[in-house]
Amino acid sequence: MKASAKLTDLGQDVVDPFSDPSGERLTTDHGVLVSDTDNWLKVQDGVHVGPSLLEDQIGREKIHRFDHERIPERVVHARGAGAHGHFKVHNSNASKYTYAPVLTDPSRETPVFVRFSTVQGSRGSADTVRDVRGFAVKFYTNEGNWDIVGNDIPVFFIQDAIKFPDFVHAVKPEPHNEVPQGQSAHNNFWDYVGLQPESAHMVMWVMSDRGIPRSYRMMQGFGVNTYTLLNKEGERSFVKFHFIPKLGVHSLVWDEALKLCGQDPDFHRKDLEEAISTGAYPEWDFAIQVIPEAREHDFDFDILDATKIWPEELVPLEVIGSLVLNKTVDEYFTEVEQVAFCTSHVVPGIGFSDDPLLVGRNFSYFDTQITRLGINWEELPINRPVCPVMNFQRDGAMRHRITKGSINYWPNRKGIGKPVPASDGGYAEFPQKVEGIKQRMRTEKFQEHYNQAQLFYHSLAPHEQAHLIAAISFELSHCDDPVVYETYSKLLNNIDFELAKQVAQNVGGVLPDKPKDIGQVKKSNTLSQLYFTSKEPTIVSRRVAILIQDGFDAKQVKAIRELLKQGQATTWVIGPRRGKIVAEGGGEGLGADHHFEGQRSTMFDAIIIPGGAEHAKKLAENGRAVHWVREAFGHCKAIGAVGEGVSFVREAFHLSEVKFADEKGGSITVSYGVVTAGKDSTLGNRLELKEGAPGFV
Ligand code: HDE
Repeated sequence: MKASAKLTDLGQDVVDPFSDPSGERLTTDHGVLVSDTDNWLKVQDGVHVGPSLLEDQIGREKIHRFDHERIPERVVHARGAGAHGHFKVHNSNASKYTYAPVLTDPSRETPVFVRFSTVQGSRGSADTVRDVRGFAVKFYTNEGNWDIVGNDIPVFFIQDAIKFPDFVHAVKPEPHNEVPQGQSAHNNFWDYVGLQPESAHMVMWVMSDRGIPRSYRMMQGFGVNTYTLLNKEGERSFVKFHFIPKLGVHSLVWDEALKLCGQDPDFHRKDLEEAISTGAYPEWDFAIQVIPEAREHDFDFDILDATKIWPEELVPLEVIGSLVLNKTVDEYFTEVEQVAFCTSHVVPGIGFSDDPLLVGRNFSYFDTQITRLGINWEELPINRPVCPVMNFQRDGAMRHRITKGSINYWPNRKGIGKPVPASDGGYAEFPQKVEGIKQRMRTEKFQEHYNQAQLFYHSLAPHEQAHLIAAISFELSHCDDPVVYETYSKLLNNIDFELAKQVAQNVGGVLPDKPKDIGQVKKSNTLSQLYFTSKEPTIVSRRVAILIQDGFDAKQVKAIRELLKQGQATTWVIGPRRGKIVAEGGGEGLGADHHFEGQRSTMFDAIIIPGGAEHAKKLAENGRAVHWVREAFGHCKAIGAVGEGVSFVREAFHLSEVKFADEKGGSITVSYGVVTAGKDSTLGNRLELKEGAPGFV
């Protein structure tokens, strides 16, 4: 493959030239045409079934292959979804920090593969559980593969990699009964984090709305660990990597997330696929935060401590590029399951720091791939670099590459496989001076655990704080050992008195008697999700359900769909049955995409009820239809109603006393996210369902 391979080349590369997926003729794995794949070879006389014969190599092969289809799932992040795309920098601003072309050459388009994941649950668990989300990006650069193995939360639970097995054991299902699945709501997790105050900051993030994202496309991505950049002058800087979604940062509400776990456990996986297939390509800005080496110790936290952010007020983001996902996978197993990331995989110009979490990760990822995929995992199509690979690493189970020639060592008389000096592109480590006493300890700044937990909590909007309190209360309510919920509710008083008090009241914990002195309350602008949602409201790729019954106003539905299409939202008609629904006055009807029982309001971002007297009456008589709008309202979704649809909505909420709209005058009224438009006006003038319209954010 060419060194400058693009996404399409990569796609072609994964196709095995000998396999013909669209071929019509069935063969065995050794290529022999198969005449019967449904009947095991048996001894029989046409009347009685006789013994099946072991000699049937076609039957045996089919079962053998099936028996070995599973590989070990990832020990964490087992549940995931992935897509292909590309990465581009928009300027060469980063060249003052690094000479890595992937970060400095705007003429390049680097193919990427991204895998999103949850952490706790197994491969078959639900997407919308409360959890951290993995955000792992493989950049297929011309200088080799570079992996950012990040999360949607910028900090981590622990400071030192040696704690990781304990942490993961504590959060995973408990060992005696393997309960619960995909949840941290259990004794062992809260026991561990209660005895482990360095987790407090991360716990705040996971219990906030960040723990239940609306979509993978609407989350931030963070490299979390501190890496380094090296420039041509040989100067080193510390760096953190950020991805910021163009669609803003959005979450589900907890009740919605819980229901989706049952109603559509693949919600996020399907969302990613749907967005890419409909052309709404997920996109993120790519930014770096950089601290020059000389400023390493200028902060009151250690910049190598992964339980701390670098507040943007202190270290601003520099946006230098963007990441776009524009191709769904062709086969889940060979791409999403077999993709394997390593934090240790960086390219020249990018390096590591002494972040003690990162150093352990650099060992762990390569090691785990050996168990999961075998030592030759980097030869798998999805993991292969797009630049030439040449070295004397050889053999091992499932080696694919056939290397010609008699030389498999260095130095050799022919000069094959010569190491390349840094001046010619070889990887160069920064010549770092290291001194100290070999000992097991952490420095003083690593001992402070609450300042940034407070910063985060106090930076949230009141409704976000309320959600966080509800989330911790939910989780601690699932812990039945009083030691666990008492310890944690006590710990919370180190962060905020009201938080601790309310959680303790909810879960029967220990009520703090007085606020702990936490000094001056600090806030950072960029931690609340509102910072991202208010910037550029958009309805692009949002799912809107249009509820209809027989007798609906077909003209209105057509106009509504047209407007929403202009805003690049997707519409789904939901009716009493899938198939034709009769229009008002017997006019031409419309095929409903789903019936009321087939989908739920949780799967949509907004609901619209058009006019039509008969339709509105029938909707009001249908308990499930009423539930649709009530539930959507409860989940703070935008609800639009037109003409007689307004009376249905009013009835559904028993809101006769509320002045919804000037129904005759033709104005639009927005009331708690419900948008109504009167009967007599023309839709085009009044129902401004365009991008940025109120209630459709
Ligand atoms: Fe991971 N982590 N991790 N992790 N992690 C794995 O590697 C590990 C950590 C993250 O989509 C494993 O291939 C250690 C932080 C993601 O394939 C394993 C430590 C962050 C993924 C592993 C951490 C992550 C993994 C399991 C503490 C955010 C999924 C399967 C020192 C920056 C990647 C695998 C994918 C997966 C080890 C902490 C993110 C066992 C030892 C911090 C997104 O190697």
